[in-house]
Amino acid sequence: MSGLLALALVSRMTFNPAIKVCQVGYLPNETKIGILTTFSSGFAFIHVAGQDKTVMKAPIGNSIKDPDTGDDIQQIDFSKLTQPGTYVVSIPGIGDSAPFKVGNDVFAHAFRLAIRSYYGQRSGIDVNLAPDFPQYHFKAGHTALAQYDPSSGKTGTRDVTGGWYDAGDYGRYVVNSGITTGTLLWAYETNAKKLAKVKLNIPETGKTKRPDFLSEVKWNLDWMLKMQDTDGGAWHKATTANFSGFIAPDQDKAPVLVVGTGHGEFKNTTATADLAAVAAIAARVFKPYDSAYAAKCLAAAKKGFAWAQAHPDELFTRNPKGISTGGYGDGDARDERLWAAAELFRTTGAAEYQKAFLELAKAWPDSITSGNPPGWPQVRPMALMTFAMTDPKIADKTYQTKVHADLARAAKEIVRRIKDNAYLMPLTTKEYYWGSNSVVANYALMLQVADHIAPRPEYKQAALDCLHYLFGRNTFATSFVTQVGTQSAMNPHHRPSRSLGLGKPFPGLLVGGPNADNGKKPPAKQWEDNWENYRVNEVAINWNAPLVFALANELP
Ligand code: 9MR
Repeated sequence: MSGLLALALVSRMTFNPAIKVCQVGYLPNETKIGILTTFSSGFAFIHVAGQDKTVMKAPIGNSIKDPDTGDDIQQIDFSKLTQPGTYVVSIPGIGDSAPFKVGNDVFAHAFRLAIRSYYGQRSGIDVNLAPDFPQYHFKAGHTALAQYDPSSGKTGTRDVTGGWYDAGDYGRYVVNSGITTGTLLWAYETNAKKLAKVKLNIPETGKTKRPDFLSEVKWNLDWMLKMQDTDGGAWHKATTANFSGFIAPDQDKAPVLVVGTGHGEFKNTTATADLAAVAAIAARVFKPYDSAYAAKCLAAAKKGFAWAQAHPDELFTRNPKGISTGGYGDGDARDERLWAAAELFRTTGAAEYQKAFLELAKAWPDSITSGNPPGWPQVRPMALMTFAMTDPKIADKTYQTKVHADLARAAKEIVRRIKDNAYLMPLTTKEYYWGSNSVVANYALMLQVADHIAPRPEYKQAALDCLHYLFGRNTFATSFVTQVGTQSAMNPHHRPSRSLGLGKPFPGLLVGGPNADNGKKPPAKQWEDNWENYRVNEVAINWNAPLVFALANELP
């Protein structure tokens, strides 16, 4: 046995998953909790990783039942550990936790991997994740002109190359691109000073003055704009007729089709309004770097919104004949129109958009609530949060005050849920559905937006607790983000990873997580690290986006 292998085995043996910690780390001044699922009493000892040196003693708390996992847990509070370093929680007779860091920049590496994962999802261009991950590469896929599917209302071909692959499949869907790209642009906008200088080693690096983060986003934005017809409407998706096998992108030779609703206007309201919302954000965010591009985005946004208002109920609810790729069907386009109106108002300050926003908002008795996080079928929280972040000098004072109050109430309720949950995470029992990990990340986003508007330390702590759950402080003692943490999801449902077959998957991808739609209990246990189980272990661009947002907010 080689020395290295022996060392790897020893460190593996000494990591006992009964002690769950955030495998990325903790900020120096935050509340630091570890979770024990094998009963013990007395004290845990914090050691410097790799040494037997005890730096502090932490009491092991009382046993609590966690109904959503069925686990009996004990919390270990080591908040007093503030000195930067790498540590383990060690309990006599039980063993050590996975190592974790304490420091101001503990999230920087995870942030890089999470945003750079979008480069690894690029369609239509050669991808190579060097210098840090040179083994991860593939040749440009889906480079040919697409064919108009009969459901698009047109014949012939169209250039819809580019953009990001949605998930573990090679489809590209405007609706899901919408919330993804919008969330990433918000991440930039709320952290511009920090993100402007971040280098991502992508093809654009060093070739433009535009920050790398925005170059990555532009790759998908350009694709979204290609999905917009001259009348302003957008088609639903660009996919092959069926999902491909587990092959590399360039091996998928089936024709890409421009797919529409197959009826009425063929373009649809949800896709169009989402595109309009995103293009409106882009018009603000790109302006300092590229005013011509910002103007192009604004024109697309205005045209898209006008189309959506003129065609409020052109709905894509199910796949047209002959198509079996992802649906992203939605029978209600009011929230997408609300979002587009809100972003256009925030960007332009023009009264007509605020009027449309306030008019559309009347459809719901409530505004932001603690039980309604953003998601691809439900972008009303995006609309309301962007209105909350709109310059108070231009926004309707009465409604903005109400939204601020509702957001604060929602944030306090989310904080309360996290404090009451044994694993310090925000999900209610009902929220273990497809992509539940992204729901956790979206709660972090809500807390951080609330914190931007009216800062409170408990919002920030609660958002950090969401990240700690995703990075291993969970019943599986596993980080749900690939290649982040000592023990992370290894087998995502992800075609590029499977086709390369390196053993380890592409880095920085958040897997879907527990999904109790199978009707089994306990809900929080319904996850497995199995690439065939796409219901729990796929990755998706809309799931990574709130993770990027949350991490961006925690960078020093
Ligand atoms: O994220 C989507 C989830 O909300 C739906 O319940 C599920 C079934 O329709 O589809 C998920 O989206 C998938 C998409 O349809 C195709 N690409 C992979 C996506 C993630 O699993």
